[in-house]
Amino acid sequence: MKKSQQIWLSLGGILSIGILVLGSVKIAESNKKMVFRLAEVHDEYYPTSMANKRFADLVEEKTEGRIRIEVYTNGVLGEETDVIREMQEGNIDFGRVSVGPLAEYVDRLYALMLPYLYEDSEHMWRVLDSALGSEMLEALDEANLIGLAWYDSGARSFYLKEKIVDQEGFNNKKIRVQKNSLMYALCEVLGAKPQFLAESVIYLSLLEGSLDGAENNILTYETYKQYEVSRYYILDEHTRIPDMLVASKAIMEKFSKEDQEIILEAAREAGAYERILWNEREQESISRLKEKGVQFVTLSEEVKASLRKACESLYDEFGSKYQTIIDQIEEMADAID
Ligand code: BDP
Repeated sequence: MKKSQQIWLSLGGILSIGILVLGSVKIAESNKKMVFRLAEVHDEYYPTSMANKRFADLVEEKTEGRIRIEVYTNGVLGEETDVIREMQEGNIDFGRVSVGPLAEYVDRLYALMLPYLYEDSEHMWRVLDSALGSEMLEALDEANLIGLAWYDSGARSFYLKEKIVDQEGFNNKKIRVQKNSLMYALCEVLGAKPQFLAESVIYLSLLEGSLDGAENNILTYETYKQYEVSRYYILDEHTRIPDMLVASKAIMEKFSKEDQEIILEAAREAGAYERILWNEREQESISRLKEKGVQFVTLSEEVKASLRKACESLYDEFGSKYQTIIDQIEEMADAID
């Protein structure tokens, strides 16, 4: 073999090794890009977390492993408000968040969480399953987010270290609320002193006494063991604030139409699964809490009516722009199943 031939051969070898190396870097990169993160504040056994896992599994299965979603529980990716912002920026891909903090970015969502709006869970689900519910998911677009599916989050009630039986009982009580101005105003109209605090610090604040109470559904109350430091769960059911599975719009737009459809379908299936889990868990949780000595306080019809009355002004303050939506929701109360 001539020297020049030898040189060309070795050059060719170097080139093909180079192409191979480059090629594998590209594949590795594209594989890496197909792993996405989903943020969740609750622990892995909470119904929303289990549904997130179902969502991730379904997406992986339906895309034959092309799209993998890793679920990060226990708030390791941040508090909900931070997660919402990170999704807007495209830094976090998916998140399960409450409509409460979301409404601060998409204010028509206030119309879904007004106090004493729904007669019961069926009423709320009739709304969320209707065309109005889909419009509300789509409304997230204005905040650079995509609403994928609704999750149940039950009814929210107050719980306190001391027993209260009427509106006077709320006077000057320091109550934790989620980052949402409607919830803040709600506590104020009842005479309480609302505090914006992250879920994760409620236990300690109740223990230390810098808080007198908080408000949430039964499962959150139990999961975070807040019943140990606030023994009275007042069954006032002042609101129902659904949870939502959300995607970053910037990320969703990078998927093909087919993959977007797969993601939406998987989210809907996960939502249906969560709803079943929620119902089962709520009942189990109430029995366990009763065994642990939690006192469930039922309010008289008179007191309930006075609380409702006190909250009426919130409809003007937070709902006046969306009166037609509120009317639609109220009309759905009487629908026959
Ligand atoms: C729970 C919601 C969770 C909220 C929490 C809260 O599932 O998303 O962060 O309430 O009040 O019910 O902060």
